[in-house]
Amino acid sequence: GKRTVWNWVSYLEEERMPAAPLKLFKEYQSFPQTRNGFKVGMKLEGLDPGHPSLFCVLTIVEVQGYRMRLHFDGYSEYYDFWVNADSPDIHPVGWCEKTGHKLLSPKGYKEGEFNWVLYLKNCKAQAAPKNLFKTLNTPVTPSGFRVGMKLEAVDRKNPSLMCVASIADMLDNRLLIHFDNWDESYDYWCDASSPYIRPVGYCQETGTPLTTPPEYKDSKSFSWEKYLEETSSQAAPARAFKLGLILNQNPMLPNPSTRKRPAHGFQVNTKLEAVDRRNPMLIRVATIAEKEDHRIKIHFDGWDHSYDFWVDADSFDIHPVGWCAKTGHTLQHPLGAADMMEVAGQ
Ligand code: MLY
Repeated sequence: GKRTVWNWVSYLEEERMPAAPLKLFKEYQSFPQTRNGFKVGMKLEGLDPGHPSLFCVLTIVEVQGYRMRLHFDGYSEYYDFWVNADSPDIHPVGWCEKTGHKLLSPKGYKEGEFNWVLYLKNCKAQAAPKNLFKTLNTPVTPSGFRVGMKLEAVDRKNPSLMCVASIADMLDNRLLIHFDNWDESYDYWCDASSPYIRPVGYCQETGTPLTTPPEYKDSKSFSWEKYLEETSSQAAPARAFKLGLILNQNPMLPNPSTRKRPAHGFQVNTKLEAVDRRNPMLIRVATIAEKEDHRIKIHFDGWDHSYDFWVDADSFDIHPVGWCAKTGHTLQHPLGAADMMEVAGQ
């Protein structure tokens, strides 16, 4: 069949749909200011996405445009994962020691036995240069949050549950949310304006059921006052859950525990580029199929709707039209009739 070069401009015209406006994207979703300087073989420290409280020894094993695939040293390729070059979850060698975080050694090394200098020498590997990592240009502002403070939070893996939770760690302007008496696999990082966290008392005020810690003795008659006393902890102050100055200072708005982050502006039937959750090395041409206040449903053009999935509007994995071309990443085009014939071997 006749094959013309695929491009966004004519595709949008054909589809009679606009691109999602650039201004709706966060800075880190939008076109980067710099090139990806990371190279295959470089080593670094980073969050384990499966256990976000743990920092691990990682190697860059693949680079594509502004993204890269990271490998846990000593572990199966099965755990490899993709990040953007400006990810806040990766850090230069030595960062854990400097910031008082525990670094998980590569497999085969006993705790305390691991030493970066020797390790790099033995592997004949290079540490990723510090200047390649994103540094915050917004200053870290004192937030009123402290490690150990309690709050009510949505369990992202079981999103119908609001639970008793604690701040397990803080970095830059982000909080690590941990669910009391549960293992770390439910932990997640978010910022102070996240719609998933609420001050102590939110559930009671709104008549939402609160999931208490497992095996907590009187889960039926849970009292925050008592629980805070028993755990010698403090509630995160309501004022710390910030939603922007104007909202916070408007006395006509509901009280702090029920205020909400403003909804994103994305509209249904607009196009964008999105990472394929099933095969995260791929970025595909996508359409917003549905929306909620803080999420959008991604549909991959040319694919069945059964593959659609929800992502947070502030996800690292959605980008404006043109992002792949600009950053040197392959974009998976929707299969058209001509491609179908080629796939069928004609
Ligand atoms: N069905 C799940 C629910 C786990 C909920 C954990 N949250 C509250 C942190 C289970 O029992 O494993």
